[in-house]
Amino acid sequence: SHGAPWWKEAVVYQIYPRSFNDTNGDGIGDLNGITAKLDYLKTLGVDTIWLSPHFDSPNADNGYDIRDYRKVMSEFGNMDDFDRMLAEMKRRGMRLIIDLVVNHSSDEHQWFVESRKSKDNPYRDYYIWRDGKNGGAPNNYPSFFGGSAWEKDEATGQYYLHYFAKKQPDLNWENPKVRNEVYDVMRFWLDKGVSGFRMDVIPFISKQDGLPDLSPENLAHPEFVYANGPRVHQYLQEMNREVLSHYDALTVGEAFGITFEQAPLFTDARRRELDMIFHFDLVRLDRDGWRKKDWTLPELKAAYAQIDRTGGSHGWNTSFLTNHDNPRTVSHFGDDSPKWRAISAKALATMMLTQRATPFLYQGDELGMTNYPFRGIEDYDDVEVKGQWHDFVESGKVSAEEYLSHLRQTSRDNARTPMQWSAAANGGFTTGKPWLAVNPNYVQINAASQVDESGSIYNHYRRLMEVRRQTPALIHGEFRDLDPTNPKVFAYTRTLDDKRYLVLINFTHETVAYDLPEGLKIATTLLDNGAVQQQVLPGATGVSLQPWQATIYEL
Ligand code: ISL
Ligand code: CA
Repeated sequence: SHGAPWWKEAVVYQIYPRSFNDTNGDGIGDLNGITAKLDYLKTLGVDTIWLSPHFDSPNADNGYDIRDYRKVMSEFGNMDDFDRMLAEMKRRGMRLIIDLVVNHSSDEHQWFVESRKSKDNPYRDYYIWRDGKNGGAPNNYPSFFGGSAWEKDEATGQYYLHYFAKKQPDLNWENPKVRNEVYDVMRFWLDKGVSGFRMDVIPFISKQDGLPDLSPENLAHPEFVYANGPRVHQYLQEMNREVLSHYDALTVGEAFGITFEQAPLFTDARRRELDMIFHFDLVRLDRDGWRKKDWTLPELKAAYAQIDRTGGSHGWNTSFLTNHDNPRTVSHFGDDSPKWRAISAKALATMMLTQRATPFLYQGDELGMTNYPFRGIEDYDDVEVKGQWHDFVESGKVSAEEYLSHLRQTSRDNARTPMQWSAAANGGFTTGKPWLAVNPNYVQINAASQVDESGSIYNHYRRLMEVRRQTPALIHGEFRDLDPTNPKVFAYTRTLDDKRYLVLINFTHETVAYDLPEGLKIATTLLDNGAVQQQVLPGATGVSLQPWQATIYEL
């Protein structure tokens, strides 16, 4: 419709395969487990799936460390399972996008195994090797997972660069051979029938000329330097020319380190780079690294408005409230206490599915899954946590108690606990021992109890997607925040041609009287999240909003 590319009208669902559905009892989700749940996803109403890495990997970072880009991770199955999964998606009219992790590979990738052997190995320049300086690393770059971003390698005495774990050496994109290898990998999967890529930390691929030290200010947030290499746009335009322009694919870049001002450089369609990016400003609104800070509704609204502006008339955006790197949506922006969990989860779903952007849902959010009740450090699995524990707690900089109190709310593991399918043991995720503990609240919060219950969170998501599909203004319409400084209510309109919709969301536990700005009148209610006690009458110019009420009106 409207001649728009399919990916503007898509609703994407992210699967973290390790935690989705285990079919062989080894405690690890697998591709057959995804295939078995496609009807569940189809009924929910998503049409595109983003699969977190499914490639052969030693799992130093749960698949974000790839050993072989053309092979399926053995724990997840094999290529036949992949082909069957993809065919079953297509049969249901669904598309698949996969995770392209090419800023770095695994240190067990054949390229790196060769590269580290000697300075004159033909693969040496596939990675970034430097001599040490003054008996230490070549520069002061920190790794996101703790310590230096440089690791000294015994075979040659040189250091290699790794922005993430030392088992994730950064590829050298300056080398045209590396770029061509990546393009070949992309063609391999596109030719199989995948419909695009989510690109992991893609702004980091071009490194600073001469690799100078970071300034003291930049040391705390190295992503803003790592994301600003001199040739990132040249590489992305080349990738587009060489590969993407030959396919009808969706590309979404994980824009870690990219500011609002820079965003259009990646997403302005006239530049032929990416279709959209994930901004960090909203999901990291209340964060400083592992530290949790307070947030206010006007700040959240400002982030939405700024994201919308970066789309401009030549770009497009994503709408998402979590992923496998962030806490659970309802625990983060809503209220996960028993009284408010369902209604606030539905309010947030309403917000996220009525933006001028492609929505990306994360597995389990459609059930209102919550953060995990972590106790000690031994409850965590994440490689990032291990590095931070070493750098902050073991070093004596921060007490274990202080670190853990923040981590409970900010840990990536919150989103990685297994899907809660039913009230059966382990939430029906596995018949074996789950690789990461299932949230004990699976007894109350699970798919089986929600799919057939019309008032459930799951069914609210389903209705929202239905309404979105039938209402072009909710996809393409202009976005206007009516009341950016209101600390309790998010009120915005979506307008396309002569159609105008109003979304009102009450972010508090109180009833709030909300008067519409001069001249606006409600015509009908399109959808609400179940909080209303009385329908508003046509012609109303104000609404008494119930706690966590979220309603879409036609004006
Ligand atoms: O913010 C972060 C760093 O402190 C992390 O949550 C995360 O590493 C960052 O957002 C980049 O994420 C992506 O690349 C990582 C991988 O661990 C993440 O899972 C992935 O989404 C390295 O591949
Ligand atoms: Ca399994």
